[in-house]
Amino acid sequence: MSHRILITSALPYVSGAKHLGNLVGSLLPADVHARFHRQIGSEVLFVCATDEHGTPTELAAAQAGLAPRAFCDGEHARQAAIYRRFGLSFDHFGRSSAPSNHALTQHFYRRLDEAGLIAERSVPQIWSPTDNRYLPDRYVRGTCPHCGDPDARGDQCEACGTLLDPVELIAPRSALSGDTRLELRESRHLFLRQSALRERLNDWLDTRSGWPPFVVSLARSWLTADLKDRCITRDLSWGVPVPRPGFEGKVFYVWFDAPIAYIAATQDWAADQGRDWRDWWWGESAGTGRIVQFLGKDNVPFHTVSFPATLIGSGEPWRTADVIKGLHWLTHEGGKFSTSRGRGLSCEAALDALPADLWRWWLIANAPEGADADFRAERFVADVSKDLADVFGNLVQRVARFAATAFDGEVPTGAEPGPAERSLAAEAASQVAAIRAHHEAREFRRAAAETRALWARANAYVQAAAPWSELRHDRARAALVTRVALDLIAIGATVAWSIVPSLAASAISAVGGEVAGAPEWPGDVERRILDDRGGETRRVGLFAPITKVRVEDIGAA
Ligand code: B3M
Ligand code: ZN
Repeated sequence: MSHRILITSALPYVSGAKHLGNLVGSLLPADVHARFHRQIGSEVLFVCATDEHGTPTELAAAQAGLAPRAFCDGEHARQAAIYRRFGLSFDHFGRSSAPSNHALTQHFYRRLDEAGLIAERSVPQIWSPTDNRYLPDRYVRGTCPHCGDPDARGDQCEACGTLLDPVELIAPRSALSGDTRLELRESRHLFLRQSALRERLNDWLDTRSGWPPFVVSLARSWLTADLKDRCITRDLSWGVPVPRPGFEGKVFYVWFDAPIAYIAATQDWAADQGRDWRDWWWGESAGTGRIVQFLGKDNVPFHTVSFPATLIGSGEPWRTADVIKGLHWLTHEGGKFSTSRGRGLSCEAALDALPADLWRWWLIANAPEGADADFRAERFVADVSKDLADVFGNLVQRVARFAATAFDGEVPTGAEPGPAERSLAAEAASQVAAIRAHHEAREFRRAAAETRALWARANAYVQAAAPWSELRHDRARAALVTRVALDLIAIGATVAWSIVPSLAASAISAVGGEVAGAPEWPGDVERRILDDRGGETRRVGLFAPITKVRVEDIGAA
């Protein structure tokens, strides 16, 4: 069904290298969904932003010798460039540090406070006299009381996996300065009383549908009697200031303001376009519009508990997500992607090695939807060579070249379709319908698998009908087969456009079509294959072969 749809992708942290796991965990599937919806005529708004606040950003900026704002300016631009190269079609790629997000975050805080959903409590915090600041848990290091590892973090020992409290560490020190004169000080903080909203959140969840089952179970597992209130402020200077007496010098917790940036990004886009952001986020104004959010499984609690708690708790008619499409993780050769430890390709290295569409295809065809998926260089090479070079690329190239030489690039009306064309047309129609249904259901692996099957079906038809051997004794039949093949390629490319936009566009233009913006989803596929539009000729162009990929090409993997 086409309609107004707001699509969001989890907001990538502004600092740190981005790898293929980040891409497939939310950005890429969100992009494919946005593109698909544009093809079926939905009114799409696709927003994202960099997630800029918090301690890691503050520290990364300090390490780079920059003020946080200047550091974020550079990192935001760098990430925007990567995503552009990957073909991510954001309508707006904003920043959580935007003034609109500061204003909205403070607005939500005030509403929640008025509703009695904010509690002020004292929290013991580690203070470092040398650093002259409170240290977040993971910036306290020391010896693990469980396994004796000398470099355990205050939140968790990475050696034995035990979750820790910084006060449990033996001989604690600051990870920043090595300061060992750490003190425990009481600091005042604000808590969002999620526990008071538990019933309403569960009721809200009851009204949602179309979510991956694991996301619903994760959400339910949080919304139990154990649901804790969440501390939404931090002793930091980089972030959204807390507008409350006694909270000077504190900011909101990054996870409080980051999801609000989805709304802020919509507001900024709407202001640019002369539109009203309420048409996406506000009660009746949003009508039958839908909000679909894409995110990795570690982000599920923030999107199914804290963010809806903020929206619902405000007492205002904010729209909440209709669907949360959570994804599992992509692992790299059996382990965790970690660009800092040199495990797995960074987005930049991937783009330098190969065209974006090769990555897009493989990542979507292997999206970690039902479970984690594993990236292996050998498999990647084998899969893209087979699907894109051997099946799709070869088909387009062979047919376009044949049409160019046999018919001078202008394929005339041919013979009447026979039984081979009729069964082909019926099958292709049902395959296209299946691909559409998978995209509508956000089942990306299935959509890619069915797309591949459609290409294979087209290939088999051309192989069996062999227009090149018909040419001499039955030119009309050769013309028919060529014309059908060209139409089939156009259809096969159009339905693949959301996944491989550049490749699809060049295939469509090679078979005489034009692509400006999103190519419309193919209508009556059966008729399009069977009906020869009398006397019409197709002007065919060239299609550059897709070179086979070798493992050496992605050596860095
Ligand atoms: N930046 C975490 C992540 O990149 C976080 C997402 C925010 S979504 C509002 O996984
Ligand atoms: Zn340990």
